[in-house]
Amino acid sequence: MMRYHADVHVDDAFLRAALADDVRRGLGAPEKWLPPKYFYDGAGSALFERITRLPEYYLTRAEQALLDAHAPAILDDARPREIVELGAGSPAKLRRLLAALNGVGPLARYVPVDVDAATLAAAGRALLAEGGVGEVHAVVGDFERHLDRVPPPAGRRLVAFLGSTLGNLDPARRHTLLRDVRRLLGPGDRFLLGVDLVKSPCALHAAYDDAAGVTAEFNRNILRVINRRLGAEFDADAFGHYARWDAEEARVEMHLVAPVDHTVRVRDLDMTVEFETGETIWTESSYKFTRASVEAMLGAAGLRLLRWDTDDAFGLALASPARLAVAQRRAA
Ligand code: AVJ
Repeated sequence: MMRYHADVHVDDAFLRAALADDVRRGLGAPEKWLPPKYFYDGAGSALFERITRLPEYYLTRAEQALLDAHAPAILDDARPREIVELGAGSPAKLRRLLAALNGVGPLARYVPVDVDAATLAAAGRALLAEGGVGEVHAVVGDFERHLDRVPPPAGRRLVAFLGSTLGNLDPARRHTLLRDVRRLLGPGDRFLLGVDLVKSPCALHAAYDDAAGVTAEFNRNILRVINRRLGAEFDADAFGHYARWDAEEARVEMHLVAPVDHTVRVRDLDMTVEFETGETIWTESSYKFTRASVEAMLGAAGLRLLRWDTDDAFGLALASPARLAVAQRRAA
């Protein structure tokens, strides 16, 4: 029986071309930057897994505890036949949701969306073997580009976007993504969002600059990815790790710091990149939220906050499509 199906919208050539494009633009800019999605090759994903176990990195543990405590009530409200998960990655979060589905019955379909076909296949097959889901329809794609490829609903739908991944997007891109999510929802469907919250600058800074230096290695890994994929010659170990909390923008920024004046060749792009001592590459923003900022952000995208579960460090927001305005309803 074909219970695992994958629609493939990105392949290796596409991903490499996107990386080449971003490196050309980001490292060619006067203030150098790189998109954080390129951290996650095999080594980068393993480093991120280590980060989630660091004492300073409270996010993953906080979200897991909130899911364990509140998923039963969340799912009792959502009563999904299918779960669409954005940036699915590891099956750990879905397992926590499935564990809470006991009273509601098994999930007919799981629709994970992620760029990594191998990760999706491993997670999908494991979940099928465990018996918690009837079928898996994987969408191998970029959740910022391919949400229109999510198949038509198989019944009441819950779209889940967990792990504070939304926090990596700036406000304009968040808005676009949430509008796309809104389009996936019919009346009665739900959206579950996990976001990290604004808190003490010390706690935020420590979470992105741990004592063991794992986050620094994770940050440097983006240079190793570019070395391997594009034949660049970065001395990754020589770059410093710099994390800063910007209260105004409500984000933690990660940067890589050039140790000395030097030039780096990117062979496959026929590009040379010049660095001055102390010059940085901005590699990630991790935006932090409040209940009010989440409610406003959802509202702007046509979503209404129904439930808010928090431990004051992390928040789980459950939303529904906002009711149509009276005029729109009359027209419909
Ligand atoms: C996986 C995007 C939620 O922003 O906290 C961890 C990635 N960066 N340490 C985050 C990350 C530095 C993480 N997210």
